[in-house]
Amino acid sequence: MKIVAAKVIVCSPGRNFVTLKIETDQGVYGIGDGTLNGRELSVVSYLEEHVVPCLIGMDPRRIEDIWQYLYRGAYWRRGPVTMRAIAAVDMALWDIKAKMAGMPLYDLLGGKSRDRVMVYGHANGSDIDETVDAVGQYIDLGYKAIRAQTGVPGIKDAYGVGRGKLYYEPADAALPSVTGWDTRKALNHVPRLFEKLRQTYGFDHHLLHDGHHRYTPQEAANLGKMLEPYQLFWLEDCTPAENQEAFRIVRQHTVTPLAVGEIFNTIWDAKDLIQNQLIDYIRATVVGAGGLTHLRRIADLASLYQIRTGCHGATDLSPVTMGCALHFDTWVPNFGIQEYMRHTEETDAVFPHDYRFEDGHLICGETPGHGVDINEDLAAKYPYKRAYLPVARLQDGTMWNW
Ligand code: GCO
Ligand code: MG
Repeated sequence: MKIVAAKVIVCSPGRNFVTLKIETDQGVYGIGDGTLNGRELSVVSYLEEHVVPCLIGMDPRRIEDIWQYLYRGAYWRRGPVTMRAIAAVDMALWDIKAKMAGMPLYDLLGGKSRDRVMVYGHANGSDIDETVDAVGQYIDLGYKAIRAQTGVPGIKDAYGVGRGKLYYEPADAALPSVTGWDTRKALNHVPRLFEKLRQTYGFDHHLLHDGHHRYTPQEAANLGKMLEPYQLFWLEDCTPAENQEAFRIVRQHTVTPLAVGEIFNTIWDAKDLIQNQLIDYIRATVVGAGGLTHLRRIADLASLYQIRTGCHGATDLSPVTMGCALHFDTWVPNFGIQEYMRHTEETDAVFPHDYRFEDGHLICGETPGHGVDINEDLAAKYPYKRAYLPVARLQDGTMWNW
């Protein structure tokens, strides 16, 4: 069996997506996602110039060998561009293998560990009352777990606050828009949001919060401690994780569960965090961390330390990644939760898929493969549009982490 063609499809049905389609001499094809938000065309070029020429003629059944070829063979290891390109290939190859086996992907991975996958949605508002109402809407929709973010008085466009719609999309400008940040103001405000949420809705639902890399370890520890009475499911990205040791400071001071990893691309980004039990949930996902082949290694290492998965699932991860993630979530023994930000109707139409939402959970389909396809004619109607994530500056103009 041979790979005879591989093409990169770029489309923007509401936001940009980079999709790889690998075709074989047996007529079976596979689909992979390589979207890197705000830097999409770098992956397109990596794939078209440096990966596709090597793939032609290879045996698509040799998923592991092709992964090693692209990882070791490049000499230059790791990084978001490389690992997304590898992920796109890997997803497409698992899709092909599962289609050939006539099995939904979860069966090939080892079979179902659960019937459905708990997801969390994104509730946000410009102030505490609006966020409390938004959480109520998610509860009415059946969600069991909800992430809550709020505008903060005195901070321009605080992280995570959308425009009053269910479809929150941060990459929204042809040049990066400038948002603000002030840690003191956030520390005053965020605990009050969770106090109000627990007063209003009680303790039955899981509540989550994303710090989006804004706090120092000491500030993050302080926030975690202040949030303890509200029993969060997790506090995410409370401090940047390039220095994995930083989490030790947070860990020493708070029992609020910690999640990190949406920007990790290999097991090496998480190794010390996992082995020292400094986190509770690992957020690496299929497109970010080199595909299913590598993500399952991260999950297996995490399972030794009772750390559970919580795959990233923002809108910049295409339905192809969501499909693969749901098969992974359905199989992985140490599953925690899956993030679920809805895609627009246009995106859903370009990527026909068989997963569905029901009662606060996503359920992956039974179609052989990962269950997500691309309608290329429709995709062609939505050409690429440059779109950046915002940047963040402190009140005095200092560049900060968005
Ligand atoms: C999340 C994230 C995202 C990111 C986005 C960047 O937890 O969902 O933090 O919303 O900001 O994926 O591209
Ligand atoms: Mg996040």
